[in-house]
Amino acid sequence: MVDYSLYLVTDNTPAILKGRDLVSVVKDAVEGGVTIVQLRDKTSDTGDMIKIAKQLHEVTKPHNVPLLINDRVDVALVAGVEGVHIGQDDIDLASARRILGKDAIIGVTASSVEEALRATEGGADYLGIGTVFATPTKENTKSIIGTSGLRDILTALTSSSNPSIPTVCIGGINASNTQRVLYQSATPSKQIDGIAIVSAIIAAASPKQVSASLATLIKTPPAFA
Ligand code: TZP
Ligand code: MG
Repeated sequence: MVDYSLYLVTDNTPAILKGRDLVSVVKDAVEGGVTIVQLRDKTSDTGDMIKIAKQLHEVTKPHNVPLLINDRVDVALVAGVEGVHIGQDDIDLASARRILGKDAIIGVTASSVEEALRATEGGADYLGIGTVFATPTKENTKSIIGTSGLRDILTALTSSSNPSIPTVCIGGINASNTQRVLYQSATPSKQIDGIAIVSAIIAAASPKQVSASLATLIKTPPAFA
């Protein structure tokens, strides 16, 4: 069983990475309690991405933390990592599955009930749902869905072909809103399985400490519940 509860998405833009080394930041975060990592790199060329993926894998593997690659099935295959995360405009799910095989973890971004149901029927292993809140990390997102949008998607999934499909949510999530997001999006029969975070971990003074606090927050019932 994959633990999606604290899902780190990397970013190598200077405003977020602040000149630090991505591999050490991810190592810190994994030691703090991140449960799954996605390499999201929109700027490196293919050769560099493969190199970075292999370096990150050396950090994640000893902790049994799966490493996924954003968009690039080819990089995932060559680097020998656990899977990919694909958006609505990337390679289609069936082709990604054909290339990577049944054991690979393939996640799909969904911003609407329709996209979530299509990816679920198509055999996605998990859904990345968002954008929850507006975020400078990804400015031109299709839609800001809020916690009510999350709840609508979770409700629709309960009557899909795979009601237990794991879900993570992304966009503007940090230590101060994590519990609220989990609590407000929950439906009587389905809850969000994990939160996906970029800047609140990567840009943190101590990625390890923030990851440890987030891991605790996720496990703790909120005081306002
Ligand atoms: N997809 C939707 S929002 C987002 C991605 C990759 C970025 C989330 O970044 P942050 O810094 O956690 O708000
Ligand atoms: Mg993409």
